[in-house]
Amino acid sequence: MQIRPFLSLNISLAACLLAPVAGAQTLPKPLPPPKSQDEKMQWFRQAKFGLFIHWGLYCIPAGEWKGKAIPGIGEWIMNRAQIPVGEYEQLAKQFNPVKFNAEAWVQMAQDAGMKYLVITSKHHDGFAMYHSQVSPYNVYDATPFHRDPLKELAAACARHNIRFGVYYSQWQDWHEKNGAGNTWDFGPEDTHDHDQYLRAKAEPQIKELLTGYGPMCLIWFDTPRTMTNEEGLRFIDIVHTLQPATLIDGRLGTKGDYRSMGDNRIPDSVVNEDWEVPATINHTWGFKKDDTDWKSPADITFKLVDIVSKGGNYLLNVGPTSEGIIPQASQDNLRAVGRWLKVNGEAVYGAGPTQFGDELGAPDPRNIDKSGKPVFVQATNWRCTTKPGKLYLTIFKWPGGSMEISKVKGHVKKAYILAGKKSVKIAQTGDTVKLTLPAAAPDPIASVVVLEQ
Ligand code: FHN
Repeated sequence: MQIRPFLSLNISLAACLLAPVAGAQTLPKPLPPPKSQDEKMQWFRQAKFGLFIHWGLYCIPAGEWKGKAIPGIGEWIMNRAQIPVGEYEQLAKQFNPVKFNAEAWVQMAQDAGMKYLVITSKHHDGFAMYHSQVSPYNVYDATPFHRDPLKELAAACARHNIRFGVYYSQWQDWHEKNGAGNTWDFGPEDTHDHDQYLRAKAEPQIKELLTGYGPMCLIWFDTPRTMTNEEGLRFIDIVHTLQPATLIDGRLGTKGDYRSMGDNRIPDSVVNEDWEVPATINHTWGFKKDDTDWKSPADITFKLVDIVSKGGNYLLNVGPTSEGIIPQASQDNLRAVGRWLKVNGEAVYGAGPTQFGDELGAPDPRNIDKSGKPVFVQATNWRCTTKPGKLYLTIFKWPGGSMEISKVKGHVKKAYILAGKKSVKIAQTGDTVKLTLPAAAPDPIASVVVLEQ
């Protein structure tokens, strides 16, 4: 397969001269091979909260094409509006996010209490957001920006001790004749030579990403559709050869290192394996100018603790603008979560799932869904996370002066409110523990009571 030449490059010389030297970023060396799967997963199990970033050419139209609002998620605009490659690729000439500041993005992730960052290196539109030698359809060669934001982010992450990873759409590529997904330019899928696409673009680009960006904490593959197991194994082989410590998500089409849940799909109960849920902070991944329905700090905090109490990780997305700015409301809400985590993070980072389960909710036998199953009704009063010898009860709906917890395994020696370590009176009868609490909630978002055993 020929990688489609990207002819209309019009890089301004001035922009080239003024841009910071992206290649001058210092990056640490990749990590040594882990000794076991447990060792490989260790950072992920500790981290719990990550920043997902969908950033690409789609942030320019931001949900609108030729004056018409295009329904659906922003990064799908090329597909939803069936924009021909020749027209869509013109966006590259407009991409000049001069306000992009890797340091500020990573600082925000850190302020939010996030421990890893995963950014789109190439989404389904086929445009590489890093300086690729494999295809000139990339942010360095095809835009007046003429910088490599991924290199700058990888270096900023290293400075802030935040793990760096990339999203890569390994199967869909609407820019290439043999990639999957673009039937409006390239005809029916069965006329595309997918395997050749993998060999000519996706596999070599994965190799570039694993060699030029320092330690890669994970690669977030997506939408494998009809990929074969053998094709998936080729990617695994590349990753294992170049960076054996790099995790592979659950959307390669072949078993990865952990399970990826559906978008915004938090399971109802504990899942006893490593897993992660990718989620939006509004209703789109890529920036859309008319989507301002931001999840509140309280909602994000609930979802985070809910996910941790079920054994998972929360990968929460932001969609930066074409100027290179993470929308202010997303920043504000994430920083508010970070302030909560500064005080209560012990209940989250490295914590295991609940030892109860009833607090999560229950199926409602009077409400049956289409498949004949009772609909699960989530309870939202409190969640439990665990560490050896400790139960963390994160209480979202403060019960007033007292609270009773039943089915407690073992003896509780003492209890206290995590913020300020203020002691809480306990009375245990069998497996029931009664807590005497202050009348008013200590924290308007949620308060953590620790039971020590
Ligand atoms: O099609 C993509 C979508 O654009 C987005 O990247 C999400 C993130 O999980 N993944 C796919 C849909 O599941």
